[in-house]
Amino acid sequence: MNSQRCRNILSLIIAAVATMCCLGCGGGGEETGGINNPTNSGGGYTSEKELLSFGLASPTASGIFIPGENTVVVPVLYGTDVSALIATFTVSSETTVYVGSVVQIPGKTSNNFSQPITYVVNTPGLSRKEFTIIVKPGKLRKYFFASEDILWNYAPTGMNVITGAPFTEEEKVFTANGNGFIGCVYKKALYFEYTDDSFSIKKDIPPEWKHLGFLGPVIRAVVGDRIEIHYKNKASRAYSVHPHGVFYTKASEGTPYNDGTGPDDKKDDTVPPGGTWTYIWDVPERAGPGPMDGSSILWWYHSHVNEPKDGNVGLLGPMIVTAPGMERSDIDLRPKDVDREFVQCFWITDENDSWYLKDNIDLFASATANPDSVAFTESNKMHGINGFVYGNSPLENMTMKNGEHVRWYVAAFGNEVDLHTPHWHGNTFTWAGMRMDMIELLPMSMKTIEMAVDNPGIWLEHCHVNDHIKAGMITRYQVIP
Ligand SMILES: [Cu+2]
Repeated sequence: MNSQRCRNILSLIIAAVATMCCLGCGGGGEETGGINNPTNSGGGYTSEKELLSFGLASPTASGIFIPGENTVVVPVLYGTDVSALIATFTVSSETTVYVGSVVQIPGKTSNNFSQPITYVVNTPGLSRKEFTIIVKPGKLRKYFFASEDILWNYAPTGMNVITGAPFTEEEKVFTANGNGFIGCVYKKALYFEYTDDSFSIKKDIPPEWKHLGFLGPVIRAVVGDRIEIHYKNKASRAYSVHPHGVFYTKASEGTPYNDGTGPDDKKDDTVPPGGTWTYIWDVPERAGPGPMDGSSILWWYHSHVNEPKDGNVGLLGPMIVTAPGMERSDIDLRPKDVDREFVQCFWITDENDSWYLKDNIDLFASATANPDSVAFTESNKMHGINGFVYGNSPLENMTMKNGEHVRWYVAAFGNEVDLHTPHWHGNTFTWAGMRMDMIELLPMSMKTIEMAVDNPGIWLEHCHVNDHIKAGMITRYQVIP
């Protein structure tokens, strides 16, 4: 296949998936259709003598019909041996399908798909139509992550940015230290990304992700890919990396419990200080966007040695999976139909239930601290968005342009108090085809919403639970004309 042909096919894949993933751009509500039914793909295959559907039997995979071309792309997992695959397909009645001179029997005939194959749909004396079948294995995406102890400031400006005024007495409950209270700087452990497995050079956080605050780096993949997390624990306690959504074996789950596995499948569970482990996660179709989703979705990863305490320490981050064909290129996995993305975690981080509570008392509170008092424990419940309270997330990192299609990936984390209802002033969005300007989150909810930005200005964004507003779960975003 020449490169021009590749580019044509890629653009057509993108167009096809854009048609299927039509929840974007504030639209929503349209029927998305089955992905292996060409009559739903917008391609106008209405003649009777057709290849009607195409997939693979083992591994199971669905073909994507490219509108306007008799081409079908079948994404399969990274590492799949495509040299002998059996196709499943349906065709119009009284039709015979050939590859070369070999009659094709669905569910039986094997072919080598290492190159595109032409399927000829033939009805003697009536029609002859060729379809190009492209089986496309995913790519390997390697990441080098370390967990490290650091100091994190929930309010680095030292003021309430929303009011533009110094903290009130009520706000100082969460932000002022001394007199037996820790304040707004805490020892935590966070995930950081490195350039390679020497773990000597930290990767810069790109401008578009500076709003992530204390969240770990973004993991990206496309359906079909394999993710490898080369993990080094540079922190002072044993931690792990546990993913949501993707496919993992027992050696890559990152969670210790009585699961009947042997020592080789336990090494991922708990990585000691200074230890390393490589987590391998596949991204099959079931880890990608579903029928009601747009072209990408959010999953979460976090340490799961002691899930509550590891979380409150700060070891969690986002993972974004893009639909096949919707990535901008093989190395730029941002969804093609989206101008800008934001990830937000609404979370009352309970620093009382962190591994480092005693360290934080020793570091920041005086000897008069009383860990059992209601006032003390309340002061350590940090009502943050990505680890920022009272609008302390820099506005330049929360800026978009009018007219953009902005995708917000929002999530909550934490405890029974983490019932959040983020509300965006000034603009509306759709979620699963429904129009709204706020959305409900429970602990570990992961929701992807589509905002067609049409209203310039500096706008408030806050959890709508009154107690949470007062405690600092409030920020701003900016739309420039
Ligand atoms: Cu809330």
